[in-house]
Amino acid sequence: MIDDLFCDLDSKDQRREVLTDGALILHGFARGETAGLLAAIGEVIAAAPFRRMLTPGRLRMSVAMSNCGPLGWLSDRQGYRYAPLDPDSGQPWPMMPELFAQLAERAAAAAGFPGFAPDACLINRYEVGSKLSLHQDKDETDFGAPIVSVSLGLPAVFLFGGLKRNEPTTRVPLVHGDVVVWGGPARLRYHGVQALKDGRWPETGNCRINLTFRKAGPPDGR
Ligand code: MD3
Ligand code: FE
Repeated sequence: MIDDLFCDLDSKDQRREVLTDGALILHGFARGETAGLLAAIGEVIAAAPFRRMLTPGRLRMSVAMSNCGPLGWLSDRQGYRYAPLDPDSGQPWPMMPELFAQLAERAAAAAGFPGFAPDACLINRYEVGSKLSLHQDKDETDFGAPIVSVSLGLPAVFLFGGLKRNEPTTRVPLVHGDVVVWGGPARLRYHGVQALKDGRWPETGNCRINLTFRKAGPPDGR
């Protein structure tokens, strides 16, 4: 009886929730890796500090970003793109930690996308009030690969829309340890993040950190 109760809690923590065709939440999938993930993020950020990038329209984003892996996502006056060098240091982005790549591969496989080999990991840091407006992720070359997202720290409300900007959106709460896999017909859906609410999450310094793993470059990596 007690065993059943604990089994129940366990299965709830590892709940799989289908958002729509191609989009799956793996609740709590990364929770057991918290310490390792935060330590690895700290190492990446020491080499490539968080920065608030400029949009092509010259507005400063409220979300602070960095990257690791062969390619990193950038925004500046010239536009959005992936590039192998950190423009702030002139150096390659830090290597993608083995733990990151393995977690992303395992999550993608659990969602039905075996063999996911990300070449870019965008690291987003949200402080109180930071938000991400509704957008599509379409700077990658291959939309056949999924995107894997890992949420750490303070909870956030994720907005999930359709294939056109004007379609209605659904609100999806994401908490520490949740992993979402977006592939197939969900890959080009509009999405965003509502302004982060104040809260206490000492492990992440009262912010939310989101990792998004992408296959950004060409399939052969050239
Ligand atoms: C749905 N990041 O970095 S991750 C982004 O929480 C971004 O920081 C958000 O959107 C964040 O571009 C959301 C979830 C996500 C990522 C990619 C998607 C949802 C997606 C691609 C297609 C549809
Ligand atoms: Fe996005």
